[in-house]
Amino acid sequence: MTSTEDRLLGPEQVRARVAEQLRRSRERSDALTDAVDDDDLVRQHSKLMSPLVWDLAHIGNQEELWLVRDVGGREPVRGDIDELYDAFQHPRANRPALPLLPPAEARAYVREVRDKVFDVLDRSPLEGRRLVEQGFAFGMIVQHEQQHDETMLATHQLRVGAPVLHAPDPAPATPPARREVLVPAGEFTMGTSTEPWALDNERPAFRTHVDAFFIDTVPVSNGDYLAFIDAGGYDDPRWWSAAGWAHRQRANLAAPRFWSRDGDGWSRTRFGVVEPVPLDEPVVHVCFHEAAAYAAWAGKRLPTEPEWEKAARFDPATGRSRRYPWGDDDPGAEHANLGQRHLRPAPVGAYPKGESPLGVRQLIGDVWEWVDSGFQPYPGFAAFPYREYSEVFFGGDYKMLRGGSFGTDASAVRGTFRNWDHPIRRQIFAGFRCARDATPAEVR
Ligand code: AVJ
Ligand code: FE
Repeated sequence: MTSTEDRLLGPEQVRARVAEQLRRSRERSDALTDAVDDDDLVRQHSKLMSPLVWDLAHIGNQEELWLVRDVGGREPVRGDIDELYDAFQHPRANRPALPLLPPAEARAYVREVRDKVFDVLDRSPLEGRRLVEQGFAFGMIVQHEQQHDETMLATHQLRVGAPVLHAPDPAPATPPARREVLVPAGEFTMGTSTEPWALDNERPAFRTHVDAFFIDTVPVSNGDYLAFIDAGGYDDPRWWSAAGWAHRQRANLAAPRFWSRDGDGWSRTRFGVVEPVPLDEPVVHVCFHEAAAYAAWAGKRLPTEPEWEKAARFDPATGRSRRYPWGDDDPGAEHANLGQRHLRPAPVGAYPKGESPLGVRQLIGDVWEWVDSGFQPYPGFAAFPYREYSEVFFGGDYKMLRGGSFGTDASAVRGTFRNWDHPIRRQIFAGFRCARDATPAEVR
């Protein structure tokens, strides 16, 4: 068993890891922005999203603020554009009207910032300040870029036009024999105090009790979800919360986003490709309310955030919480569908080597999973290094999402990673799995 202490790296190892991760994230940002022409980069593909060229320069601006100016103590590269790329100054819908850097200037800007960052990485001592211990600030900026890359991938999915992104399909899969497993009652360790690049809302680790419950071994598939549609689930208020039903009526929901009727069946649009809805793939592009309504119709419910994390991390043999469902090793291609290696979730039952000790699959990767918890701080939370990453969102109109999607990079998800969005949002790569209470007879 590897303890987290064994994972602490020396300064040269940290530098090598940071350099590699910076290179990977920039390769992805470049691919997502080079795939389309300039007109496409500056245009708004959806009111929910920024123009791609805003994301690109915002990535560079955050990197400049934290790594060039704060960690490096250097002069600003561009002292005049911070306000344009401050997400709190301008809602996404208004960003196309801003005097943004045009594509060529945005590209030159992020390149200039990056060159300085490599110099800062070489020369800065990675100790003495919490911000730089184990390369934290660099890790935070790598994750920030990868998060915006996933946002840009969602913008690509909303974009209308011929396909411009390409990737091989994942392999076929066989679902496990058991549909659900019992997670025994008891305390487990949630969150982390040791994961070097964990963000503030994942900290600190704490013990929490979870009652016995059942959780599905795989996410809900398109085929499962179709049965809910065919049973009239969208037209039956019994399955919906009051807020969910109001939203279903207002937004006229009748199927997941990007689905359309095709004769007797359904097609979907996926990065510009129109194809029959694949029945064995996890459902994606549903909002929290649709997920909760499906679960109610199925006689189940969504897991809570502690339930999801216990199912993902708790090892009954040792009583400890793992970094990932499969153990403490960083994610590999055999564990999970991450990093946009595929442009779709893998079929339900994929990645048996990624399953948790209790036998739950695909908790990491494929689709973000809606869980029935709001965004609250853990006991002992302290904002770090800035309140605007997490703290200002606590208690807002959000539901949590766990585990990452096929579009999430391995550097930007962990067993402890917490994501959130409004419960009506469908542009993210989100699906869900079901849970249910265990009856006294079932826990024996
Ligand atoms: C944690 C994914 C909700 O994209 O709004 C990016 C991450 N914060 N820039 C988001 C983030 C600042 C955030 N999420
Ligand atoms: Fe950001």
